[in-house]
Amino acid sequence: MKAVFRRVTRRRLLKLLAAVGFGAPLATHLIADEAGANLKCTNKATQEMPALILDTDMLTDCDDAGALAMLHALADNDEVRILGVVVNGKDVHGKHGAVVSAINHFYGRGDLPIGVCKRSEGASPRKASSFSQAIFAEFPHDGRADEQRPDATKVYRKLLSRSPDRTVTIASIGFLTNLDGLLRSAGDEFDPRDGLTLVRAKVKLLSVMGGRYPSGAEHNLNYSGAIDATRFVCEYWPDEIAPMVFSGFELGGAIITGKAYRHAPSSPMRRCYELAYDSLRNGRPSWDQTTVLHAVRGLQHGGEVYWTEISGGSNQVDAAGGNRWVASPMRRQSYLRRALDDSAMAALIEDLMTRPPKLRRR
Ligand SMILES: [Ca+2]
Repeated sequence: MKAVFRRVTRRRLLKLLAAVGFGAPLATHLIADEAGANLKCTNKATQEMPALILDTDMLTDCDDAGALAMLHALADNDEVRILGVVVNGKDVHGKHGAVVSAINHFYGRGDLPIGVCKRSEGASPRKASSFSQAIFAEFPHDGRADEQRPDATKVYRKLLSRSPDRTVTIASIGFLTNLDGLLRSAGDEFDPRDGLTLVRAKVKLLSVMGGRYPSGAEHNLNYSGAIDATRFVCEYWPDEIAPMVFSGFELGGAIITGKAYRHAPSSPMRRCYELAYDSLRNGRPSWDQTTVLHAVRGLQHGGEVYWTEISGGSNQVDAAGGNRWVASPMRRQSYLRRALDDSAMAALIEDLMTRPPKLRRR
């Protein structure tokens, strides 16, 4: 009875706020909120295996490679089904999509769809990948340069249109430019619905590596060329239906992994750690792995609590890309706080990152 009362009261409050002239962004949230009023961002232990799209920059840092490796290990463990990978940012070498392909091939999933950012110059960060040329030359992949790959927005729309309603999890471990493109997209050959409507129908969770909490500044959100996309996605993502969970710089920064690749056989990931920031010797923070692990396992797994969640608010992003957490009963964004000891989390992540591919063990 109390729950019913809360829902009714909330709806009336939302309608009242809409009636007194809140703008289109909030009205959008209000309308969608009624449909999603009973949704909760919950422990994955009670949910079905997620179907996941990874959105990675795979540019200068090797944690993207470690995160994709970990995702494959979780898929080998039947904890997640990988739908595809979209690559954000632009690699001046035009080969960072091939790094994704090489890692997918390593794990026996070379047929996964890969889309790359096709935004115009200035509408996306552009960098030189630390490792894309070496990986392209040294490891098996599909042979494509970025210019030969499909648009990430199209890949997103195709994968979403073919998925059952409210089943797709997105893990974003780079810039929010592809998600910006998805939200702004128009109906196409895959689905007549616009991007926002499609997201509302299909996505159940967006887990994002970005920002610092409760406030600060971080590369994924504030890098030149990414800020407009950051602000749009944080403002317009329909979190009332698909909760948006942030893993901040402070979480992954204290979880050092990668040195275990020194004792592992040759692989694209090992080479990435060798070439980026001398990480084979020093290890590297696990910013991106924390987000992927949350996207797949949620707040806890096997009786072990990884994180707690600060919810009931949203991430406000200023014109310089700095972020600040603002509590609000109207929004369903949240950010994670550490619950598990950093060294225990590092051991857990590194174990997953370095597991041999399941297909090759057979
Ligand atoms: Ca990244």
